[in-house]
Amino acid sequence: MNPTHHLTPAQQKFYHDNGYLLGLPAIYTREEMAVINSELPQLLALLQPGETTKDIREWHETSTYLYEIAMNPKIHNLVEDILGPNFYCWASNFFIKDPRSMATVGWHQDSYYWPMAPHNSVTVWLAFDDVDEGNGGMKLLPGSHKGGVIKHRRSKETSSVLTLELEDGSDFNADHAVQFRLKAGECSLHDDRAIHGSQANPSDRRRAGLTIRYSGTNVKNDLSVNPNFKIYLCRGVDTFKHNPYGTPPTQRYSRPNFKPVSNEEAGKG
Ligand SMILES: O=C(O)CCC(=O)C(=O)O
Repeated sequence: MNPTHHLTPAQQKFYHDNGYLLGLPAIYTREEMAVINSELPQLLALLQPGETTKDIREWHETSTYLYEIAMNPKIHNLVEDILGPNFYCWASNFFIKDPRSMATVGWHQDSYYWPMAPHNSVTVWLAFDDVDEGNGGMKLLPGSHKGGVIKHRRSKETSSVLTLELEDGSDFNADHAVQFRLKAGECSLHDDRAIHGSQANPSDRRRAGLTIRYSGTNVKNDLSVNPNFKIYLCRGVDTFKHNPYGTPPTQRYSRPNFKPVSNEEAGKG
């Protein structure tokens, strides 16, 4: 257990070789996570008819509840050891599968969706529940971040939370995927080019995770594709000044007054 939440050189090497990292010290204790989970219904209450939890995108910009998580120094220590000293947070969204949910996440690479360059982004997947193969935990293909971005096509599976997935015949073998297992309060890290996805949740346990996306200050978003893009500097200095800054939120639970660009709108759907 590393109390500083900094990565060892061996962990850094593993991440760069494989495109992901597990086995990290918990960000939140079980007690802290219970408090965070007890607040979640107040955020969910802001969803409008017809919306689902997948519509909770970038609400860290308006809710201190999520902003405090995105700005947690323990998370930043992990991210700093991947991205270097200068990085910002720009996205958060929930991937929640209720008990006996048929929702899946098709195999995909995040970078396919994002109008951002160069590739220098890491996703923190923070477990709100204990997550494993039994309740549809994420799977990832080690080393797939080194193979370039593969063409995606619209998902045939209407149960997929994401609407694009890798084309049939793409050069990858799902049998080699690693099953992510996390306890509530723990997180995994993954590279924006790593191929990942997840199965349905046939169990009677919820499977909830919050993804928080961080990028080096050298990464520029294309505002003509994603005009609402806002960054929050987490560490260091932003000498590039490529992207507009967001204002930290003041309310505990509040939703943005814009509709964040969906994955398929931002990507090549
Ligand atoms: O939670 C999942 O199953 C998938 C998450 C995901 O696609 C992501 O973090 O980019």
